[in-house]
Amino acid sequence: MKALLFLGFVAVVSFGAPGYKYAGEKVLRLWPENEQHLQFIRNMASSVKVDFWQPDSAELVTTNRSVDFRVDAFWASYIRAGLEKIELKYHILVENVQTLVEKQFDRKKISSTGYNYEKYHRLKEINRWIVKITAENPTLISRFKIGRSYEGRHIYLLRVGRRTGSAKPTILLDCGIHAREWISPAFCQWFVREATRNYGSDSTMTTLLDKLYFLVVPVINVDGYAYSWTEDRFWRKTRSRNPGTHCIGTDPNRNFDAKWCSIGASSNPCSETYCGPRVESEKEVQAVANFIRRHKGSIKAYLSMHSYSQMCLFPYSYTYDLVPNHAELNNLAKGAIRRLASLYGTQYTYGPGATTIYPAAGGSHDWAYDLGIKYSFTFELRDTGRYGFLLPESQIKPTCEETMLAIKYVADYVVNNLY
Ligand code: 9B3
Ligand code: ZN
Ligand code: ZN
Repeated sequence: MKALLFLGFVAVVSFGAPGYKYAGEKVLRLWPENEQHLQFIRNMASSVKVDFWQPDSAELVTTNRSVDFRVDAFWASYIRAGLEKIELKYHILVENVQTLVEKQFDRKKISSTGYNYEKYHRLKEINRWIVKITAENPTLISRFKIGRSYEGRHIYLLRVGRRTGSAKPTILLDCGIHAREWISPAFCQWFVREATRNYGSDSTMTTLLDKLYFLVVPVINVDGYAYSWTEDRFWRKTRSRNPGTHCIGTDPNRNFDAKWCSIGASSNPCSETYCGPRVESEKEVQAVANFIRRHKGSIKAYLSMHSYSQMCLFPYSYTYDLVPNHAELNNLAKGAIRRLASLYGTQYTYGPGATTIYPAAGGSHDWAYDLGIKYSFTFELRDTGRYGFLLPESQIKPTCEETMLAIKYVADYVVNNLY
């Protein structure tokens, strides 16, 4: 009994880590329509502590698309006065960020029935899950370490599929490039569980696991993810130190060797879309890129999971040029999002990254594509901004279920169109 009480105490203390730091903070959505509006947003970004959610940094703001950002109560009222003066349309997406944050850190997770896939998990829990699910499915899952992070944490990869002893076509699925996009690692875990549970019963999944391997990286940006649990729920980048500044981290999705730092990325280490000091400067990016280079002969598709916006994106992001198999990727994306919508009606948009979300260089799907992986996609999962990165745990299940349909659709296409 004493031990239980003690454990309870430890849990409260350690999970209470985010404290009250988001009290009164709001998320605003703006609809900039002209150059004056854009100028206002840029000024605000440079003079006030605002956290851009969508797009992910002030540099990416344009007209014809909304801007979501988080700001404290004091600055929110100040900004709102300014917005009204210049007639920039806005509304409040989240009245009090603290309330939503607390729901996600609320721990009643200790479950006797095993792992709870409908909760968000700390990195330590995910790593324990990685060991456990591998041990429980020795014929279907193998665990690999593909590298270490800046702070020395292991980055794990699960190979899921019936072991044949010889090479099989492979689909790489990665999650958690960006720390605050918590639904992404939750999806990778859901995917592995569904794969093992449905092997032998669901005919599509059985065929897929017989014919190919899925390589699943549940969390790439392990340092950032851990940090988002202990210090800053809205951390996006890695945790590497930048000489000459107190600003920490590089955007791993601007650090790949794909027209690096030429567009939609920043060379300012304080930016959320900092491209880093050089190509593949981040150990986490090196780990994934080296792994993919070593296995590029068998990797037929690359799928990267992010949030939020509900989009299915494909190359290019670094240029408006269309890829050679644009029509094929466009049809595949269209089919995938139609399947996804068939379950709960969730609407996705789709298309090349540059026109569908924003032009940006150094991203992983462009790099993988140029390496020769011609089925290369980024998914931006739920929602469209009602909760943004703070997607409630009650939405993990529907989000993962519908996303499974899209991923299975793409995988099915890939096994039938091997190259
Ligand atoms: C951006 C790029 Cl550069 C890419 N290749 N694929 C996806 C995106 C969108 C994500 C990002 O990194 O900004 C959304 Se969080
Ligand atoms: Zn992301
Ligand atoms: Zn995103």
